[in-house]
Amino acid sequence: MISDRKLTFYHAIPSRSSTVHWMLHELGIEFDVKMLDFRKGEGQTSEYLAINPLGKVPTIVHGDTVVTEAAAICCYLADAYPEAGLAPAADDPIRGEYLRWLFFSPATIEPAFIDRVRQYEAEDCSQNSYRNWETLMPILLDVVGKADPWVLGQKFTTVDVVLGATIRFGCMFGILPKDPVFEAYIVRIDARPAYQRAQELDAPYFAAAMAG
Ligand SMILES: N[C@@H](CCC(=O)N[C@@H](CS)C(=O)NCC(=O)O)C(=O)O
Repeated sequence: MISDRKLTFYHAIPSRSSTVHWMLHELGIEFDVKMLDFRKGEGQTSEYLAINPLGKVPTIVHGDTVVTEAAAICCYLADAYPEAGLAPAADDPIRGEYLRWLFFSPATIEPAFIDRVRQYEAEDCSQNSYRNWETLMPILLDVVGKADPWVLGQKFTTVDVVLGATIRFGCMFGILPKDPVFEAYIVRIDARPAYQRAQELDAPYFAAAMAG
């Protein structure tokens, strides 16, 4: 059985792997954590580069299966542990909407955040995965604003983990505008016990990283 496989999670703080950490707690499954300290070059060892040649986190090793990319890992885990109810089944009509918003973060929102922070504006915005900031913002406000309470409705899904972490990050670093729609969604995320548990476990590492 897929869920009997040993699961190892490569994590670093602060980083995107906190999204996967939260997801693992939402699933309520057992896993081993390998904490990498990038300041000590632990992302660049030959052992780690063999599983993630980018030398980045997150990565999971599940039995013999290696998965990288935060959204792909969350998608994989939700399917591997269907009893947690975080993903609609492949034949559920809502599966398309689920995948659409699940990958909206890495494919569309994150490139927009990076360009925004770097104050880069492409001359031809048709080449941007997100078109332009002015087009993206109302879409994001609409999706998050309609979340009742979650993006796909009453049921909390992996979309809320990945999109939620992205919205949270964007608000925390002032990339996204201050808006009650985003703020209300973050309040709902913060109330999730799995989110709180992951944050609590990450806190000492976060404090150490901030202390330099
Ligand atoms: N596309 C990857 C990006 C992962 C990524 O950029 N991770 C950063 C932390 S947020 C990292 O590992 N940085 C360390 C480094 O580049 O040395 C994903 O979505 O998981």
